[in-house]
Amino acid sequence: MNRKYFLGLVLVIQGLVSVWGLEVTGAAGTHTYAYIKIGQVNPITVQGTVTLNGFTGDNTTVPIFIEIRYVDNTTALETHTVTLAANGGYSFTTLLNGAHDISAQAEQWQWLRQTQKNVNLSGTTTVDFSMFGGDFDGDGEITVLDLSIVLANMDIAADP
Ligand SMILES: [Ca+2]
Repeated sequence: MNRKYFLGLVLVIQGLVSVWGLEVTGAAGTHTYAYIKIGQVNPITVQGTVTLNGFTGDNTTVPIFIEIRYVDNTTALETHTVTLAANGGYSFTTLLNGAHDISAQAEQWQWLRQTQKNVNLSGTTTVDFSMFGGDFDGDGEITVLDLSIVLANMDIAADP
């Protein structure tokens, strides 16, 4: 009676996928063959710009949190914190590919999170965001309640 065994190991280190395997068939100790397969998974570069509408300050001081999710799913597969260039540009790399939703959120809560749906991650992928500000109570929408906060704090200046 022949028995068949397989031992396998898959390593993914910085985009290099390495599959190591040993298959043993027949009597104990008889090696039919052994193999090593090494393949390359190319990282995807995601780049674009984040526009913080109404913001006239220094973009480089506003960290942006990026989430990559399965389409129509709110669970993050990957998160990246990116620093914007002065013109709002950003980039990062990922090993994920194919259709995903990509969400961006400014560190400051007054800008509403924006999600680009069904983005095809392939090669160099451009994803732009244009965020609207004014959610001063942080509830995820801009309403008259946010305006009431602004009115209550009218004519107050920052301390030096
Ligand atoms: Ca609000």
